[in-house]
Amino acid sequence: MKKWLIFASVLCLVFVVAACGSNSKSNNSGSDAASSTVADVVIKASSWEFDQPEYHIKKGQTIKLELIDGVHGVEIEKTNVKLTQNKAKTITLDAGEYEIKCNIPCGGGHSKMSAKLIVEAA
Ligand SMILES: [Cu+2]
Repeated sequence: MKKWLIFASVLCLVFVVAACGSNSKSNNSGSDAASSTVADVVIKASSWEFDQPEYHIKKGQTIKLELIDGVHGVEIEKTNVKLTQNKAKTITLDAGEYEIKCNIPCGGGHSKMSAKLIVEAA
């Protein structure tokens, strides 16, 4: 009778340990997903336009360029900020309005590719 009790308590322990183990595993995968960098603002470029006429960002946030089709780049006029495909960049510009344009000759509509970037104070 005593043997059964010991066996049962050992079994319980095994279950508790197993449950703890699986819990910590799922916690780890959760933090992995959170640590991957996500841009605050994504500028999507296609031939020949940016997906929005105006992008709002707070100082210190990151912007990222995504290409839908064609090959384009982003340049913020009167600054040295340039973006290439799928690269994220943290914006440390002073609050204000900036003009963004495509800086890669991409064909017929290249000169029409412009938008506004509004940087708000952090
Ligand atoms: Cu272009």
